[in-house]
Amino acid sequence: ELIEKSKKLAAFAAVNENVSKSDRIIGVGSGSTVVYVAERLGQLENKEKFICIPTSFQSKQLILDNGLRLGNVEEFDEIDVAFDGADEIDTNLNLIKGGGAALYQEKLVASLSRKFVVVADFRKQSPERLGHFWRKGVPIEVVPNSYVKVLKDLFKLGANSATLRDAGKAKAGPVVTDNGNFVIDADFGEIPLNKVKELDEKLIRLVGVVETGFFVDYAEKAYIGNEDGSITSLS
Ligand code: DER
Repeated sequence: ELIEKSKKLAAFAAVNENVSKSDRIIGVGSGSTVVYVAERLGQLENKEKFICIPTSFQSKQLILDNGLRLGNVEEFDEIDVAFDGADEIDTNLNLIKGGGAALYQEKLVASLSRKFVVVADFRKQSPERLGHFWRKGVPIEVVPNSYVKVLKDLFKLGANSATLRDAGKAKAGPVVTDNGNFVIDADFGEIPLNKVKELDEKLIRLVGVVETGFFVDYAEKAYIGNEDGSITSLS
């Protein structure tokens, strides 16, 4: 339906416009929008030359399912271009990620990428008028045995709420990321966009925090599929 269509439009446009003849090492993100990125990459006539770096087990499956060559992040100190989704994209191209509990590996790949391109449907763009992220929560990946301490730290830092992400029906107990970590969802209310970096730096310094879902100054471009079938491209 509309949302899926807009994801596909954004993903295909992003791949068509950002994979150049010389690009070989390609980062593949996680989530439901990058499904279409992998599909498009698999359709390109020179797909054999690509080595695709995954950001999760799901991402690995996308690479293999589309007949693309799987590479390891340990093999490359630079990725030509990476594509990933986001939970929210603000007017400065800062992101909230982590909805899929893959944020550490996603950030690792993004940090190695010369070009980081975000693809999303229309639900993900922060309304310009707000001046803060529309979503009030940020996912934080933590070392499992630190979660009680980090929860307390987050409340001391002013969080309105902080909860360990539960796996629900998928398994008894908390969500465990593909890197063996837990995820805490912390709500700091309306953070003005010019305060996100400051908060992120405090969060990242907490002992036990692996990475946060704030991707500040990572994305170079974003492709957002709109309800009317048009595409908004931000850079
Ligand atoms: O976990 C993440 O950051 C993913 O990129 C994810 O949140 C994007 O979600 P979607 O593409 O399924 O909307």
